[in-house]
Amino acid sequence: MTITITAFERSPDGGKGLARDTRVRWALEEVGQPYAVRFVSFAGMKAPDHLAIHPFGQIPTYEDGSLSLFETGSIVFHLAEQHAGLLPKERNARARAITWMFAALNTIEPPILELTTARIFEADKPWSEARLPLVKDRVRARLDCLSAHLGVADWLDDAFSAGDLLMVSVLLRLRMSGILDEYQNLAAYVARGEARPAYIRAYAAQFAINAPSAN
Ligand code: GTB
Repeated sequence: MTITITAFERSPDGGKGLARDTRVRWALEEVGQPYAVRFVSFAGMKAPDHLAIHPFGQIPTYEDGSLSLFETGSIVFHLAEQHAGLLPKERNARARAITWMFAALNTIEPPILELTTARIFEADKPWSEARLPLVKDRVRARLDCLSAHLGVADWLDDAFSAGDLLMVSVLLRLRMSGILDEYQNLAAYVARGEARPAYIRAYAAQFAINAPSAN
């Protein structure tokens, strides 16, 4: 049975790899699983057949035979459990890697999403300029701690894991703001993730259909 994921018919980021199908593609590439993509329009995401597999009408989704999943954390975790390459075998190391998956999605991603909202969707509000520094400082508060933990290590807990895959995916969203470059070790960490052959393949696959020159 071929794994099928869903992605934007045309991502609003024009192929920068910021839509969340990229992290699922990356995980699939890391574990060597071929996959097909079903492209969905914004209207299609809210249609009953898509809502049946994603109750919130979003992308990405994951289908494999009778199993349908939504939420990138769950999809990446499922892949990491089914295949070698994303979670260590040793029990405690595995638990720590899973902890980093949660940290990426529950502790680091929320303030970064808030910054995206403030910079893009609230930019026209009269209070936007006054609020932005507060939102940026909340991101920095998290990055100060993450940077201190990472130190000079390559990855968050010894070998590359699904925790790093999600953390790098989340941090990538910060690049445009310039905040990532305030942390030399985090910028290098993200670059290490982007240099992985599996990420390069995932990025190229989404770029091929989302780049402004495509279609
Ligand atoms: N928690 C869920 C998960 O991790 O799977 C969040 C899923 C989600 O937010 N999906 C977004 C979506 O479907 C796409 S990635 N949005 C449509 C909707 O909610 O109606 C978010 C996204 C959108 C656009 C860009 N961009 O253009 O840069 C980047 C990321």
